[in-house]
Amino acid sequence: MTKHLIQVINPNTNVAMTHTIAQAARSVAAPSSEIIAVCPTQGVESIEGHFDEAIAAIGVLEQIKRGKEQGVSGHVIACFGDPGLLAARELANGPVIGIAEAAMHAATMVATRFSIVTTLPRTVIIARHLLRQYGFEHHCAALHAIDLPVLALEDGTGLAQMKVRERCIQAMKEDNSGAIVLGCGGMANLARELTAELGIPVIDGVTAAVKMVESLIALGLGTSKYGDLAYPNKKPLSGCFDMLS
Ligand code: 2AL
Repeated sequence: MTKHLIQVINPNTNVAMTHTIAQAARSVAAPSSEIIAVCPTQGVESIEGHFDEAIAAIGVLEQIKRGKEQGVSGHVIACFGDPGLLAARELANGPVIGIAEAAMHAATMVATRFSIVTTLPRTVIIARHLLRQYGFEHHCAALHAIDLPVLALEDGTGLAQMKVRERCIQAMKEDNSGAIVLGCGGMANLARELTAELGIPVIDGVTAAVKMVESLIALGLGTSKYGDLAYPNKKPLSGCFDMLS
């Protein structure tokens, strides 16, 4: 069987989180898919604001270029801010899906309204921007923060995971939402158990994006190279950006 390589990019440089994301991606991947999980060689350890996202986007582009050279069929950007998504689509020929858009799309297909549970309050604002950009504002009942930084999910204490669980339960009751979207790549391993416990769909974008990329590949659909997502216009890239040329 020829395997399709699917590149799952953790845009932050944290190796433990890349492992969590890789495990979640492999848990749903089809036998015909091989997951290549990577993170940038340089960048930020966690992405919690616009500054972090700008740096992470460069790392995403570096990995998209590498993935293309390896012959991957599709890419997932596994950070809830979807950093560098449209730029990545310009570089790629296969499909590129961000985990925020994947989770939001999935949520609208299984519930009328959803709530988002993310990490820090400032990432709530970023998620709200994405809802507006993707046209899902009217589907989102409310956004919640566990008020812990992203890397608390990897500190081994289980505190962040406990707070995610509590917030999901609270969101379900307070917002009367039919589904919950988990707002961080580091929460990817929590969705299945929470779905069973809460009795409503709790959606992780990593697993959703892997299945969506697989579907697009199976349909023979790649990123359009007509219009704004055409390959970037050729021009010299100076300094450290030479790696992208
Ligand atoms: C994220 C995420 O998914 N990974 C990361 O480093 N920051 N976003 C978030 N809202 O917590």
